[in-house]
Amino acid sequence: MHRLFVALRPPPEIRRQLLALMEGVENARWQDEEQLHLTLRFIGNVERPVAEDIATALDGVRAPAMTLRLHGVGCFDRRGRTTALWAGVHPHDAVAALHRKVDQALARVGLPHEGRAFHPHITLARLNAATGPADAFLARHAGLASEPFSLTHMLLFESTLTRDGASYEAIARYPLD
Ligand code: 2AM
Repeated sequence: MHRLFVALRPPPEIRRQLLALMEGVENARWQDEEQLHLTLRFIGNVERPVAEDIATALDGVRAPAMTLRLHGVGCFDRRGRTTALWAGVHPHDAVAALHRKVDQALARVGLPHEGRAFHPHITLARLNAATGPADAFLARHAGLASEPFSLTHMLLFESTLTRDGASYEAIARYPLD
């Protein structure tokens, strides 16, 4: 089985800016440089032939390159507990349009449409029950902004879960034009 997702990789200077934010939350599991990405669509486990269909379907996606900026930080909560910290991006329209195109391309090879709302974000840390409060982090970086950066490719990633967290490998690269 292959655990797949489609994502955008921010350029090196933006990854550096994100890495510099990663302190001040006790026991947070900060993402490393290799892990930083903006998920367009999580696919999950598929068999090899389906993975090949997915790679072909993504080849057919035509979308323009886009320019984004980092824009604030936020968190995801589940059952009253914060589970992840992330950096936002702005604007949302081009990235949401690309998400829809990817979702439609994947539907054509038999994957169900993603049910939940798309909220573009770059995960910075995963938190567990032992993590200290993140309020100070969220307040400190509420005004996060960056120089504009362009995204000229989307990537198909394979995720391997290890005891130390997930490791992500880009297995295909699709130009945006
Ligand atoms: P994230 O973008 O909030 O970090 C690989 O696991 C990527 O797919 C991660 O970036 C992860 O979330 C995203 N993802 C989306 N839905 C997921 C799910 N149900 N299980 C695991 N990862 C998921």
